[in-house]
Amino acid sequence: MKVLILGGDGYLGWPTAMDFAAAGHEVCVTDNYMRRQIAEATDSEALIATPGLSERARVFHALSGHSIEVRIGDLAQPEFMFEVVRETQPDCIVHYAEQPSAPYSMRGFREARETFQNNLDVTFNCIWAVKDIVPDCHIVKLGTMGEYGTPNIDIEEGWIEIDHKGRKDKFLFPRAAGSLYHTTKVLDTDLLWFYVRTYGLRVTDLMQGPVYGLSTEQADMDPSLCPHFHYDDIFGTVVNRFLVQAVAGVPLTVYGGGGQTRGYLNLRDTLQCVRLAAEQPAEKSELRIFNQLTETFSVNEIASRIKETGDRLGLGVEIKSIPNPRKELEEHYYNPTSSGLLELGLKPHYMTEDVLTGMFERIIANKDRIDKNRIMPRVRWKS
Ligand code: USQ
Repeated sequence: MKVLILGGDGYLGWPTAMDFAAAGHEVCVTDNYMRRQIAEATDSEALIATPGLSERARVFHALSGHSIEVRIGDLAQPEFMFEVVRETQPDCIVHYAEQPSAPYSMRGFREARETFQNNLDVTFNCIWAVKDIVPDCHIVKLGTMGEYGTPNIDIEEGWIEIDHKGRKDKFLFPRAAGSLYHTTKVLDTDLLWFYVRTYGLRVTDLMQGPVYGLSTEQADMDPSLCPHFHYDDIFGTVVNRFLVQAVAGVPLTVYGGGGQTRGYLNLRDTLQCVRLAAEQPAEKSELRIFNQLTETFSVNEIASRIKETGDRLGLGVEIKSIPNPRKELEEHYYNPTSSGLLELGLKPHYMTEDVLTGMFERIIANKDRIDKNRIMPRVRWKS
């Protein structure tokens, strides 16, 4: 397949690009380095610095023999989106090109507006470029489990059948996000659904939970191919943050009561899920939704697991609850369905002691690069 990856510089975008290329697909990546610029402006750079996309594509080619085409530009500008889609004629577009940080989207008006405009504009431009240039192209869109929030009923895979006053119909599962970032993904889903039912597009919307990990088959070939591994309060996801905190000797920052439960997955499983979805596309006029997670944990459970493995490595890990900077339930019901991707062939990599030990080893080797000023939360939901 010809695969176009929007947001190919990101934590997930770059390893996805290498994975598709290694599987024999023809890959083009685009990015405008927005996340790198935000990381620099907010003092939130990744633990391991990596070169730009062209240099990484060069190293990857030298080591694997596989090519990745790189195009730098702003997909929120329709001219650039249309040019890239016209010239690459993709069979599949993987859309990651969004501002992905919930805390950044809650930092103030400028950051909220930047998140809102970028995320919605890129999705809108992508839809129109597909509709007008490559109407058969399958869009694989990265959504988030955070679209659903934490409802007091089981979370279905995207859709729910409702029996109301004796009549039945199927609707998008109710959504109630907990940050402006997560809300942009709700709006993306609605936009995609409108264009799917009106113009017959084929779309897979992946409701993904927080991802952890920094190792993939291709990323392990050279340090310059490593995904951006963030441990700061802006871009770092909770498991990655806790592992770095344990190595730095900082007590693990459990926000509030720590009962917040989410569906997690290993970075290697993100790659599997996205490729499985791409290689077994949605039908025309179908908005197919999968819940992309392999295990659910509360924040307290994650902290205990990391403490256990860290202590075994002699780190003497402490856990400390701090006031929750977010507005979220700290005790709640959480039971998401997630059978669709398993049915497509997903073979999960769980959060085992070996996996955590492997991550600890990489972080310990880079211990000198940890900046402790990036660890405590700097953004509050209620101001
Ligand atoms: N948390 C802590 N301590 C920390 C950091 C986080 O207790 O030091 C808690 C948060 O309050 C939250 C949970 O851990 O309850 C998860 O937080 P997170 O920062 O790992 O994840 P989140 O902000 O929800 O966002 C991340 C990605 C986002 C993706 C989302 C999937 O940054 O791009 O969409 O995970 S989900 O959470 O399922 O919506």
